[in-house]
Amino acid sequence: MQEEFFSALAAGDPVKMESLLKKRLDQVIPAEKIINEDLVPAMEKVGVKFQKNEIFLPEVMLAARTMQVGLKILQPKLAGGKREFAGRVVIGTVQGDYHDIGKNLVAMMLEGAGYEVFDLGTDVSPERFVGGVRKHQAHLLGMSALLTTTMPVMEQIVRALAEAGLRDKVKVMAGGAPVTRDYAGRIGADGYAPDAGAAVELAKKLRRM
Ligand code: B1M
Repeated sequence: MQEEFFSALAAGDPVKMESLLKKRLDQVIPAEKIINEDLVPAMEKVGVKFQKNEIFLPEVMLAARTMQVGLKILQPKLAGGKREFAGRVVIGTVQGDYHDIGKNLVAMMLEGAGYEVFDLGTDVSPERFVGGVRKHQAHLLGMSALLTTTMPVMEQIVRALAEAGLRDKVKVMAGGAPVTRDYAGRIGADGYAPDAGAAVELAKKLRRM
């Protein structure tokens, strides 16, 4: 099945994506399991092929668009029922970085867990993160980076929060494929999560602190 999801992504075929998802949902497979075991590994394979120059940027863009279609279909299944308000989160992909699939997934899962999420989008400067935290009186700030070249912006965001006098008002979570727990600790973030499910657990833990 994972191979079929990869084919749908590689072909940039939203219709095939929709029918594959329908099959999975008809089998009563939970949306989270479909994301973790079908969609994310299929997208990882796209990344590997891209790295090996077996597919090129336009195909990756089509794959990304098809992935977003799939996530939109699964989103209502993730939210499932009314949840208690858990806190306000400002989230974004850091400046210079346009990757948003993982960040969107984290935002969706947080919403499903009862968080009010303010998504600042991609290419978000430290100043905009600070403005977002202030405007929405956020309890948590989530920063995502997919490029090794944009990871350092995370440290600038932590510093900008301190300079704005907001560092003790908000817990900072870091994530994205090249980010590690060690890196997040070194730049002064409060926590790191390797995937969207872990981000929800981290958010809960940080809210208790
Ligand atoms: Co690009 N890209 N890309 N790309 N892209 C990568 C990241 C890359 C690893 C591909 C490769 O070479 N194998 C490589 C980065 C190399 C590096 O820096 N080490 C790369 C590159 C080089 C580039 C360009 C520079 C290519 C070029 O122009 N020559 C360019 C940069 C553009 C820019 O941002 N300035 C570029 C462009 C693009 C597209 C626009 C075509 C497209 C993005 C479309 C979009 O996002 N709307 C794209 C894509 C799709 C990818 C790959 C193939 C897939 C990323 C993805 O969506 N994964 C990627 C290869 C890969 O990652 N294997 C690649 C699925 C997603 C669910 O996973 O985002 O990791 P991920 O999110 C996970 C976790 O990381 C975590 O939870 C998520 C869910 O489990 N997580 C968090 C993420 N954020 C979190 C935040 C948290 C907590 C957890 O707390 C707040």
